[in-house]
Amino acid sequence: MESKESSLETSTPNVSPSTAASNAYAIGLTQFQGFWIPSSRVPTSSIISFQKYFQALDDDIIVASKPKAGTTWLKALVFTIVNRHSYTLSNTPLNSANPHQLIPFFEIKLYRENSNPDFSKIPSPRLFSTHLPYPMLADSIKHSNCRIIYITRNPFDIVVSLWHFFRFMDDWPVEDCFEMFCRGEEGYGPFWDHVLGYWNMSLEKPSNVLFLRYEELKEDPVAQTKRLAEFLGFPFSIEEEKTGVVNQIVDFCSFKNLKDLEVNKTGKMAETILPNNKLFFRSGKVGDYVNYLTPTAVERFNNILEEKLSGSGLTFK
Ligand code: PAP
Repeated sequence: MESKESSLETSTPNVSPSTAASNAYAIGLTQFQGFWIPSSRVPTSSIISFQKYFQALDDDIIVASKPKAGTTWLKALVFTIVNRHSYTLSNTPLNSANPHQLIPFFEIKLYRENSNPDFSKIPSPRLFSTHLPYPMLADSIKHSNCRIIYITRNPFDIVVSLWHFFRFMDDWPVEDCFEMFCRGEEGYGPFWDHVLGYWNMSLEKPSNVLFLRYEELKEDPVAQTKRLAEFLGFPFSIEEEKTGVVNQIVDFCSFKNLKDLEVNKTGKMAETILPNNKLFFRSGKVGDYVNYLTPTAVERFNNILEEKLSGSGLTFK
């Protein structure tokens, strides 16, 4: 896998976490437009170019998330749903490319490589992704009719997933990672501001912003995949439902199947020796955080979250 396509890579500090415990600047984060941006990997100039030049089309589809919320999974589902009449599951490009390569990030890939990329030859609907918070999206997206699917996840599982990634580079106490998260100092954080931006837009413009949760996808992937397909404007026909197409897509995009694909077993994120499946497909479970965070830590973050989300109607179990 190419380096610039990796969302994880962009969260990777240019200083090892252990040498920079609890210091956002030291691990390569920069405050920009009200959020912490991993600027060592996502230059703010690429965000500015995206905001300035990107021209959204009404049928664009944008996958949005914070790192570790389920982006890779959602990209696989979106790609498969939208392209199911062009590719069978045996010849889908997902068999030879990581989902991040098929749905590229604006800020990490496209505008980092070119300040004004030419998208005129990309067939509709164009599929893009971003880890940027809603307020930082290009105005043309906000003023168009395009669709945004936002995925979020229990923040404790996000912290643990993030910490595991950093551990691949260097050992780092989970407590330090957690402390920074509590202060909102993580790539694209604060968590609460990121999630609230998309939550509020999903209430304001429900036909343009779909708010998904990792846990809901885990609990009932078939129902959520149908919901996703409808939102995207690619609903499953009765015939497709009868013939098991939805289940086949769900199975293909499952944790086990994607993790075991040769491309993810052997494909590597550049600048690392780690295969994609170690970085993007770790355990894929809900509630793994109980093995890493103390009940006291959980309660503390819950109190912070309750205050930050108060009045929004948004809650996390
Ligand atoms: P990214 O930001 O680096 O792209 P992202 O894909 O958002 O990461 O999240 C990775 C998490 O999703 C990992 O969680 P874990 O560390 O708790 O295990 C990964 O295992 C999980 N994941 C990836 N693909 C799937 C899938 N198909 N089903 C369920 N979970 C998945």
